[in-house]
Amino acid sequence: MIRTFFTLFVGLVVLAGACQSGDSTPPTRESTLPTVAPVESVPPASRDRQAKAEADPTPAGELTVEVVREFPHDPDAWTQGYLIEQGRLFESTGDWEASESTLREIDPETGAVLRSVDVGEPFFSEGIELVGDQIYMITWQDNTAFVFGRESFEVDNTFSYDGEGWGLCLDDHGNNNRLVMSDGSETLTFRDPATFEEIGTLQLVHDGSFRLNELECVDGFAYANVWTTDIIVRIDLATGQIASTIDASALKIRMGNAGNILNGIAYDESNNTFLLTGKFWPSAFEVRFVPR
Ligand SMILES: [Ca+2]
Repeated sequence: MIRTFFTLFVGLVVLAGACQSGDSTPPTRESTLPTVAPVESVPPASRDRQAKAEADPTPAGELTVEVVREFPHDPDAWTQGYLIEQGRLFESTGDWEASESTLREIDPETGAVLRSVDVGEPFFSEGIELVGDQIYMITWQDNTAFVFGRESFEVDNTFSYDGEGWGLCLDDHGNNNRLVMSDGSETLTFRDPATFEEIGTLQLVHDGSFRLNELECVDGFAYANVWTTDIIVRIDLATGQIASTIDASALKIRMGNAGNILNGIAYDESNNTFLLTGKFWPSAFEVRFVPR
């Protein structure tokens, strides 16, 4: 019934022609005189920012993955978008088949699909991101972004855009409040979450060719799966420079012949770890990014 209602809604849309750095200087040892306890002099908000800055989850340079745990993942899920917020894991899957493009909530411990809504033909679902209490979902070549209620899993709104949609994340670092969207090229597009209008672009600074796919925004950087590789790049959203390159091939090796390509990045702020998986992978992994 939900799928039927959703398909009807989508049909109507088509018919309508739519389609941190609290830089509290640590106490120095320049003097042997007793000092006032510095932590008490830092306002609470600054302490929060300092704690977050110190919790920067990823060093610069050439990195690999350190597996914290492995847990089940639906081997029929062609993973497109992946996000975790306050212990709740959400995933989007994509394909042209009516039942293959979905938005789902996943138990982050067992990997069980807690609920799922079909997006339906002709839409090929791609990346997702949480904006407030809504989940934005872009589509591959359908020029349509859906806005789902996080709790209802029903479509509250839609936006139209030009070009392809691959990955999506929200950059709220500093004073930023902008969606970051990939389209399979080396150019990222910034969009206003309120209107989905383009407000800027960023060109990856890189020798060679990368096709940027699923995204995750953390502290002014975008982590991006590189299509057809086991590589994740960490992109400075202020400059377009690649700050870190993460070789996650160890995970694909653990999958053996099961599954397809690495895709899906979710930053778990509560644990300062990342959840990674892949298309049709029978497992997902909680990892840290560590020097090679
Ligand atoms: Ca993500």
